[in-house]
Order: sequence, then C-alpha cells, then structure tokens
Amino acid sequence: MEYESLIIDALLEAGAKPVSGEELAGRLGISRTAVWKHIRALQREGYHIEVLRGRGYALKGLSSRPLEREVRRGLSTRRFGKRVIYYERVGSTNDVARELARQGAEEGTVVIAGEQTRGRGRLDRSWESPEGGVFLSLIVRPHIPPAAISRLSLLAGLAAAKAAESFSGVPIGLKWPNDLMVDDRKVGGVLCEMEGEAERVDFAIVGIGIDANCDVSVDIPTTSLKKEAGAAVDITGLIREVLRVFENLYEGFLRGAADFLEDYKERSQTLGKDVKILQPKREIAGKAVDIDGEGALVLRLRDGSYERVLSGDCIHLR
Ligand code: BT5
Repeated sequence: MEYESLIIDALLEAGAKPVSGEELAGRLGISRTAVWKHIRALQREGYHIEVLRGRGYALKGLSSRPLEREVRRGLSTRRFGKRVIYYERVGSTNDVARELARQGAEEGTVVIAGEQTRGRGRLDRSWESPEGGVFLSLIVRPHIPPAAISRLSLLAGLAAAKAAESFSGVPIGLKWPNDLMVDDRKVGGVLCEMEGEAERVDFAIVGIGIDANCDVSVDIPTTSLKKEAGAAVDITGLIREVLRVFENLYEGFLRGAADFLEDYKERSQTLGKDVKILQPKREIAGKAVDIDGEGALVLRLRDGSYERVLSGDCIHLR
C-alpha cells in the first residue's frame, strides 16, 4: 500500500489527536523527512492536515476530491471501483477509459476526473465539465450482442438517477433515453460507447456526468444537486453510491433480468407525453406509450400506428 494511504489511515485512527512524525516514521519504516514529504503531497491533494510544532500532525479533514483512496474507502462493491484512476483534469474520461479497455483493463475499472476539458455528449456534442461535477466512466465487458447496448445505457441512466436521488434527497426523473432531470431541468447525462464485432461486444464504456456542485450555462435549462438540495453534495460519496447501485443493476442485467425496465419506466418523464424525436435525418412525432425490452421508445403516431425508436433527441411537447 502506498505511504500516503498508510499515513491517512494512521491519522484517521488517532481521530483529531496529533500523531508525531517520529511515530509515523517508525510505523512506516521511513525517515521523518520522508514522512514530511508525504504530508506535503497529501496537503496538495486537498487533505486538511495541521502541522503542530513538536507534536506532529493532525487530520482536520479529508480531501473532498474523489481520489482513488477516498472512493475506495468503505466501498462495498465486488467489481466496480476495485481499480480507480483519478485525474484532477483530463480531456474526457470516456476517452481515457476506452484506451485502457483497448489495452485490456478489467471490467469494473473506473476513470474519474475533477474536471474535463473536452467532455462529450452524444453525437459529439460538448458536455460542460467544470470542477464540482461528477465525471466518471466505467469499463464493462458484458457478453451481449451490440443491440443490447441501448438497454445497458438505460440501465446506467437509471443507476445514476437512483444514486443521485438517494444521496442528495432531490427527486430525479429520466427523460428518454437517459437525461437525468429535476422537473424540466437537466442535471446529468449518460454516454455509453462500445467496441466489438457484429455478434459480440468487446467492451463498453459507460460515461456518467452529474452536475453535483457545479452550475453550467448551456442551450437548455439545467440545474445542480447543490442548488436543488440547498447544500453541497459529497462527490466522493455520490460516486461510491453510483458504483454500488450500478453494480447491483448490472449483475441483474447479466443474469437476464429485465425488471430494471419497470423501475426505469416509473421514473420516466417521457411516457404518456406527446413527444417529438429528432434524428439526424428525420423527425417523428407521437405519443410515448412504452419502452420495450430492447430499450426502444414506442410511439403511437397520429394515424394510430406504432413506431419504435432506438435513438434520437426527445422533445416533450405536452
Ligand atoms: C449526454 O449527452 O447527456 C451525455 C453526457 C455524458 C457526460 C459524461 S461525463 C463523463 C464521461 N466523459 C465524457 O466525455 N462524457 C461522459 P447528450 O444527451 O447528447 O446531451 C448533450 C447536451 O446536454 C448538450 O448539447 C447541452 O445541451 C447539454 N449539456 C451540456 N453540458 C451539460 C451539463 N454539464 N449539464 C447539463 N446539460 C448539459
């Protein structure tokens, strides 16, 4: 285990009481100067460590950044989050995760960023990613055909919505396919990308963005959990909850259980509404009457016929 983690564990164990440099040096088998260097590194990572002359070091507060050691502390999942890669700032966590997956990274690997400089939405739209948001990408390697990816993507939206709601207390709805919504304001989104062959998915990257403590200004109404809840959200705890809920739903999905769809439908803001679906080459208007086993939105058109749509942007009319 890395020295910084051992130091944090020792300081946590002591509560708010100081631990001397000598004691830490003895426990870790390193010099006091080396201890001091690790303390400085921890402070730079955002840990609030007080240096008390002649008495040692006292932990006044953990880092609020979703660092690997903080996300993993108390994580109850079996697979997701066993490996966490954290960047203070990165282009897009989905791009990093994809590279790692190509190099063989295991299912359950998680890439997290404090902010993104080139966050992406679907169809190469940009995803505003300032500090204070949740930006994470999960590597999954399900043995499923590519057509099942739409369902996985709905599942990810459901997991993010459930986790954000239970963690912040803010009720979160889903706008098909997977916008996280507070009433008509967007508070998060999912970008699921896959690589594979015609028959089988090699891996998929499930990217989740949640406006936890950040306010963004884009071309549609948005909000943040902080604004809605009236208090800042613990980003690390929220990420842990997303991993936990996702893992549960994902294990059911691998066993072939489709009950998450019922859960999804209950949260859907789209069902029952008159909607317009915008696809790159056409528009379809109708009443959203169902979401089927493949994750398609079923529309009843004006002439009474039905049409299934698997992708597109959805506009709620009434
Ligand atoms: C999405 O796309 O909603 C998927 C967003 C996924 C972001 C995550 S963050 C971690 C991972 N790494 C990435 O690079 N991406 C994933 P879409 O449905 O296409 O919606 C994009 C639209 O949402 C934009 O055109 C804006 O209208 C709006 N938007 C942009 N940034 C936003 C934000 N921070 N909060 C709410 N809405 C936003």
